[in-house]
Amino acid sequence: MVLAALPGSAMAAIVQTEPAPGADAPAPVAASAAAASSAPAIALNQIGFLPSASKRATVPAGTAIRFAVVELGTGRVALTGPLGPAAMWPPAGLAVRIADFSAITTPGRYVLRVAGLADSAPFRIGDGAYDALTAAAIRAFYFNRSGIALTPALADVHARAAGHPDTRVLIHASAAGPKRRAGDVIASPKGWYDAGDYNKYIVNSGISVYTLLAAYEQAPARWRALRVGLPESGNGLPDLLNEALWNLDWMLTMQDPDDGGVYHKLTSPRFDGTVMPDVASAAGTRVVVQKSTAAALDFAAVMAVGSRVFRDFEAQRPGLSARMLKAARSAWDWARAHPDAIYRQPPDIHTGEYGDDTLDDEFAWAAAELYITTREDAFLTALRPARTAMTVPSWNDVRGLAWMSLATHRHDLTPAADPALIERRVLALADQLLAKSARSSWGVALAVPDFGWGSNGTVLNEAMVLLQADRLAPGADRPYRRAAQDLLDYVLGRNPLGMSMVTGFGAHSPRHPHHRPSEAGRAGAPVPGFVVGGPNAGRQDVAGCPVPYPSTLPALSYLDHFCSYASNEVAINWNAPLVYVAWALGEE
Ligand code: G3I
Ligand code: 9MR
Repeated sequence: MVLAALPGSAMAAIVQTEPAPGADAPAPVAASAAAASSAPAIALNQIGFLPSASKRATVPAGTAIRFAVVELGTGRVALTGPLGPAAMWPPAGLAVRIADFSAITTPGRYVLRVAGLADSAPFRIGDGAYDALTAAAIRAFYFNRSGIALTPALADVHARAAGHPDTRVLIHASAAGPKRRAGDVIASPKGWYDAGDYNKYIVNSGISVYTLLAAYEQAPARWRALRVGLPESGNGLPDLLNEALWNLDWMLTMQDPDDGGVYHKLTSPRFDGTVMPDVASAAGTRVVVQKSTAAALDFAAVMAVGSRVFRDFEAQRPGLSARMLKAARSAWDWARAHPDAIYRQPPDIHTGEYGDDTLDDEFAWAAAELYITTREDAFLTALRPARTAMTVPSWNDVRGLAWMSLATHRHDLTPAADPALIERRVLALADQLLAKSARSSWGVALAVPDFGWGSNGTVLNEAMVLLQADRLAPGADRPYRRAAQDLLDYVLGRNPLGMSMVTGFGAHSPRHPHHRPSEAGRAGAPVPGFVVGGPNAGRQDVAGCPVPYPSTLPALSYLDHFCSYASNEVAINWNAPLVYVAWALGEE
């Protein structure tokens, strides 16, 4: 018998302070859910499952060898079954067994029960299990809009004044050219705040808005009907595109009309304080900084995608599709002429870098999107298909996005394309992820190296890759979809912290994300629908945190405290795959 080996000190060290009734400021320290896990607990998806989904939980290994699923309310035992073999899971130093309760397909609310352990968090089985989550994950982008007031009708307790109008933005010296001089003023309104900070970065915007557009491209008819509650809802555009447009409109302003180059970011010189957006923007200057090759290529890729998506919406946004294609081409031309304009942070600028010295993947992605949109073979040649691998997408490695788009459009390319190669690329990576799941005692494609900054984003992007494979090769028992479900389950509570990592969703979820409007606001709860970065073995923020991380084990290196920007920040590039995965797994 292998006993659970979770270090007691790991979980016990967290202080929990609930806000006093009537308190008008957020509690300074809280680790609500982690505190609930002071003993190893049954870990499962705290939201639930579609009836047809695979359904698994992870149970700390003890003496029990069977589980039961109990219907809430009636106490009826809906299923009993054997627990799988006990085995160690290195990321958390925890020996676990798996409970597979996929056999339950009857809609209802349930808990999982194992002798000697507390019952699991409740979960629901039913159609539409992820509808609210998908809508909230989209609305999280609305909550992060720059330059617009959030109204009580749409934002409820999170209503706030407009911040950062960005109608008067200075050209930083690093971005000056013959026509736009240092200190000149441009307008660069709209866009999403990147994360818990109030700056707007083209590189991270690229992958984020792409992921939303990709979801749309894969099922336009499904998205047409979905309204999530945006200022534009009902205007004839699908809400997913309304939200994407808020950022695309901003991105267009980040291109220098004189040469096609794209500014790397629009930022304050330093990170703003922990204040609401209107307070922060009243206080400071905003600048656009250095044109970079990475920004130009990510911009070109996204505008090429936007151009094909908005072809169908000429009535709502006349001329936009053509404008985007022109912008994409000129950014591409600029990047070809400036292939080594690596972003270097100027000494007077101290905000996020999104620095990246390796740009083969950005070239490949932009080439792929321009090829799909224009069907010009020169772009396919530039993509160098034989030399471009498929990898899990991240802000600094976007090769996977090229293959993802090519897979979506594989039947609509020129004869020069090789659809079989496209399928091989996607399936090869997905097969690696399947093998990783099979090696894991937790049954989830997660291993020690995955727990870096934004690990939940990595997990969701892995799930998105698996779902691309499922589209190509579903097979009889949907192995890729099942592996993707395991990863979403991990994010929604099947993890050793016992927490759903999405604000406002699940029995235990983050209370103090590193998100300035959540912390400075008076709502008493964080803005809902945001996935936090998650466990990060790097713990780069530890020096500034008044409380210790609960553990140095990778999967437990998470702190539900505002101080923890390295494990508890939110970010658009992590929320976008949440939208994709919750939507895709929420559809039959
Ligand atoms: O690329 C190396 C890799 O080679 C190495 O093996 C690995 C080992 O630690 O590190 C990798 O670099 C990491 C890099 O991200 C790329 O993944 C760095 O350690 C890590 O510190 C870095 O973290 C980034 C962080 O900013 C600090 O720069 C995150 O990815 C990125 O998501 C985050 O983004 C911030 C913005 O700057 C500002 N806005 C908020 C946003 C989210 O926190
Ligand atoms: O708040 C900032 C966060 O949005 C960034 O992701 C993070 C890393 O670049 O930096 C945070 O700002 C911290 C700064 O880097 C160091 N001093 C403390 C700041 C947080 O309050």
